[in-house]
Amino acid sequence: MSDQSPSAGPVSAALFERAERLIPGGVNSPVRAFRAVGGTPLFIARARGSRVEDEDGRSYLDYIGSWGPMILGHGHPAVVDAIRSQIAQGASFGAPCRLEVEMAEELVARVPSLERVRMVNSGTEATMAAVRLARGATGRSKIVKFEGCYHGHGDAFLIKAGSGAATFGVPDSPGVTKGTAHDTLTAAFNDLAGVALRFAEHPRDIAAVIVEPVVGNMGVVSPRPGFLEGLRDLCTRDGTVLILDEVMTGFRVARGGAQERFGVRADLTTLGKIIGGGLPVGAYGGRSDLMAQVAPEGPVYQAGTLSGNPLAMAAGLATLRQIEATDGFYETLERLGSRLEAGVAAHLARSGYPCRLARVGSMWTLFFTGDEVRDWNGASRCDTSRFARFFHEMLRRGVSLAPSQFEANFLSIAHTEADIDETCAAAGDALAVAWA
Ligand code: HOZ
Repeated sequence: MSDQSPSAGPVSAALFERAERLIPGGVNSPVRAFRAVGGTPLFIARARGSRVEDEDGRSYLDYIGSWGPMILGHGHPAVVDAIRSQIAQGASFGAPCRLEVEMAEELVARVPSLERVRMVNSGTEATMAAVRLARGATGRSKIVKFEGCYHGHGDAFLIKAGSGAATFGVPDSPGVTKGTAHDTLTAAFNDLAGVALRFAEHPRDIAAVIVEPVVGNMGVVSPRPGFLEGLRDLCTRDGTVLILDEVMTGFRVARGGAQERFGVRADLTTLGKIIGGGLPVGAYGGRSDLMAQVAPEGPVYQAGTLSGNPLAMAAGLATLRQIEATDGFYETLERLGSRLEAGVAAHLARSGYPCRLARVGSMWTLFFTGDEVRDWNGASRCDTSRFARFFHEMLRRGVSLAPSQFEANFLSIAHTEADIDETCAAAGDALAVAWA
């Protein structure tokens, strides 16, 4: 497909050639490689506000937002200052520091189900640790995950996984042992009856149900009314730990994350992205009795050299506090999101192209299907070739989207109404070319 790609300029192309020699696929994370859309990825040199600039000096309106963390936009002064002043004090101590206590206090104050919390270094670490804790606390081995949901690259989650795993045809990755796969049960997102069946088949043997309360990793898919509440009931009845993976939705879809927006209480919650303000971070937390099982207080082992890293804590705290200090922060994001949705919908209504913009707050995906997407089965019916054409046409018009149909795009508070209008105009033109 690379012949259709106008994407990368000569400098990015040359860097990619060098990268491919030394780094698998030329990237340090598969979804960056453009394989789902063809062509050569852009190498980003710098970013500010709602825009990124590549190594060829081309500027783009950015909807990747580092895959979610950059809710304030790039280079927000509060975050830059916080990192700058912390680095003068030290980058890493391998010992407790004040900022991790402050971070724990900020997180617990925002998410009602979070009674205690442990910091880690990535969303993957958070989900792996949460599942280990659920298993340790219940003495059970199986987990339920949903087709097309992605919880990082831990072995237990690479079963019918979304994001890059689905895109590149490895939803069940080689290297995951049969034993691990055997302990991961799957169900369709939004299908409560399917989950109830898993409980009926494996009574009192399911340690945890893990779910993205709003899926971002098969494109944006909302929970249908009653789905999350139904999961809560099933878990409560069977003594199973409900893990809400809020790595993407935490502090994005509401101040208290998806659990606040949809009124559901997790036993354990996993976090990442926004709480690091663009630096590597993750966290898991929840019920006090469960968290008391974590070492050194309890027997469930989990550790990390850089966990609670002061730079990441400083950037994350600055981000959370800036959100708090901004009047109507989530209302502004909602307004920008609905402006985008209305602008794209107007083009679709005029043209009749079978596409649907799915959106929850500041997370959105333009699905290339006329049907509402409720699960992976629906997402997988999208016209991915036409999406690829659309993606490159957007890039040509200076708009950088997530390079796969099965990902979320992210708005930040730095996006302006003019940015949104520019994006909608570009989308109108790009859709027309995609269907020409
Ligand atoms: N969860 C993100 C993608 N859906 C992470 C980005 C990555 O995998 O590189």
